[in-house]
Parts: sequence; C-alpha cells; structure tokens
Amino acid sequence: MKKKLLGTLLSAAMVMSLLAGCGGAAADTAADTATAAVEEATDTAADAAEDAAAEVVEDTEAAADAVEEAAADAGSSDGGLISIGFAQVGHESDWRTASTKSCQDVFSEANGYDLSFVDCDNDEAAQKEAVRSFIEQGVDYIIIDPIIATGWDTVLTECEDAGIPVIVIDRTIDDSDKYVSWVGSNFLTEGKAAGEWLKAYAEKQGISEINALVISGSTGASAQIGRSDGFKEIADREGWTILDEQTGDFTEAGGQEVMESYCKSYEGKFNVVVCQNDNEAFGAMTAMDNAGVAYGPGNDVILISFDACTAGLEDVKAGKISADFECNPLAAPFVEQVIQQLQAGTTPDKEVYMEEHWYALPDQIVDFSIDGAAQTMTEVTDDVIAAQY
Ligand code: GYE
Repeated sequence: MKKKLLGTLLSAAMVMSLLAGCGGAAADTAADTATAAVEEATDTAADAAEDAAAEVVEDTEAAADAVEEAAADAGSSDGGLISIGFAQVGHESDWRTASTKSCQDVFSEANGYDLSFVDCDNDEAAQKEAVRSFIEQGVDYIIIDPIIATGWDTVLTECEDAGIPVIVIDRTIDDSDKYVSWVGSNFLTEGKAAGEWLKAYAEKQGISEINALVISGSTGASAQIGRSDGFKEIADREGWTILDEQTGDFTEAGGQEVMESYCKSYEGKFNVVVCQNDNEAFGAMTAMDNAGVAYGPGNDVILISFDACTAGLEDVKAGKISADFECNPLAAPFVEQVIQQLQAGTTPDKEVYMEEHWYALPDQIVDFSIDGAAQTMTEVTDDVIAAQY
C-alpha cells in the first residue's frame, strides 16, 4: 500500500538525517576527547573516542538498512499498488458481466490497483471462503457483492478484526453493518416501479384484471427480495392475483425452465409475466415462443423485465418486452471514490445509490409515481441502446 510505504520511507529518511546531525556532533566530541587523550597521553580517552565513532557508524548503517528494506518492499511485494479482493457473485447474467468488467477496468494496475478477483459461481460458501482468503492475503480492501443478504456477521467481524475495510457493492447485506460503505440500487423501488407502471398501463389499455406470473431472481438475494416485495406491495393494493412466483436464479436457462412449467400449469390463465432480470426474460420468451403464447405490446401477455441491458432494450425496441426497469451495474467508479476517500482519511457515505431509468416504447410510456414521486420514462431508441451496458 502506497501510503504505508511512503510513511516508512519518510521516517527512515528522518532517522538518517537526525543521525547525520548526531554523527557530526559525536565526531566533534570524539575528536576533542581524543585530542585531550593524546595531550594527557591516557589510553582511556582514546578508547572512548573509538567507541563513540563506532556507535555512530553502526546507527547510520542501521538507518541505511531500513531505507533499503522499505525501498525493496515498494519494489517487490505490490509495487506500491492498492490491493483489493473482490468476491463477485458469479457470471449468471449480462448485468453481472458488465459489473465484473466495470470493476476490472477501474481497479486495473494502470490505475494503481492490484485486484484479486474471485467469481463465486453463485455459491454462498465459496464466497465466504473467498473473503477469508483475502484476509489471509492481507489485502488493503475487500469488495463483496453478497449472493444472499444474510449470514454475514461472522466473516465481516473477521475482516474488522484484521483491520481490512469492506465495501459492499450491488446487493445488500441485511444482518450486519460491519462494512464501510454500500454502493448499489434500490431494488424495492425497482419492484414498485414495475407495479406502478403496470397499474397505469393496464388502465390505459382498459385491462381490469391482472393475473401475474413472477419468475424471481436467486432466492434470498436482496435484488430478488426488493423486486418481489415492491411489486407485491402494488399488487396487494390493487387486488391483483399473483398466480405463482418461482425462481429462475437470474439465468436464461432458469427463466426458460420456469416458464415452460408455467405455460403448462397456467395455460390461458395469465396476462402478465414479470421476470426479475433480462436473462430470465430471454429464457421465458423462448418458452412462450415454443408454447405458442404471444407476448409484448398488442398481445395477450404483458412481459415486464429488469436490468435493461443492451439485449433487453433491443427486445423492448422489437416489441417483445413491454417495459424494462433498469438496474445500473457500472458502480465501480463510485466504489473507487469510496476507496480514495478512505485513503485520504475521510469518511465516505454509508450508502451510495446508482441512478437508473425506466424504459419503454412511446405507446407504453405512461405517467406514474412511486410513493408520491412522479417518474419519467425513457423511450428506447437506437442511440439509447447503443449507449447502454
Ligand atoms: O439484476 C441480475 C444479476 O444483483 C442486481 O443480479 C443484481 C442482479 C441483476 O444476476 O441480472
């Protein structure tokens, strides 16, 4: 870590200059004593002068060694880079790929970082192991994107005991506050946005009855909990029926599998499908195509999705997904700000929220509000798609 090494070098340099000063004084004293000794012709004074000179030489050598050691440290162990361990969820979605790339781009060697990246493949135990291995490595900072929201206090306490600041990215940790900062999205708001949009859109279309099927994300992930709770809050208030909610694990394969079974179990009974991310929606569309279910604006089934990645927005533009609620994965620059604040000794905000947009085509753009706050929707155009992650 740059800061520590610089400190060591500075103090070593200070010790050296002090010793240099002392060396001059001690040498003078030694010389005086030696002269006196010669004058008085006593062996004792000569010995004292020799001892003093030897001590000065010894101390100066020790200081030089310290400087050399610190310089070697700077050159060898981490090259003065800030070391970071990042325990990433996995590689389940387009969103995740963008999140990983964002972190790898920002925390590059060229930017002054030494990043240890672990793809935890959606395995909670592997994620805790990754964090513990970062503690063993003695990294400067640990970034965690928690696969699930609970079960964190023990390992976060271990980080705290080791004096390593933890920054949480994306999903939240709900049962421990032993982290410095969290940077991510408001998943509850995203879920409510989908519900409030559906209410306004259904009204505009003259649809009075909603029978929804939800394909949820990985169970226990805060992104799943927030989106489920937010949508359900509006559904309950409006008296809609949620026919079923099963997890597609945020993957395309999972979305397809769940939708295949929904198409059989709820044939002709549903008019809304809510997928908690775009990849699930891609799978659900394949399943509906295979089952002969028509979806998208102008068809029986309204398909709602989250994330709004490039491919998701392409499906909005193609008239397949009726509305897509963004979750912004490009959080790494904000995490870097947190780290730079910590480096500078200032206290970062405990929570940093990402900005996001709600996307649709013009006919599906409706006015709605969330908890009294009016929302603006963004029309999906080619330029919007080109600028998306
Ligand atoms: O929506 C999904 C990903 O945690 C917000 O995880 C993230 C979610 C995102 O797999 O695509």
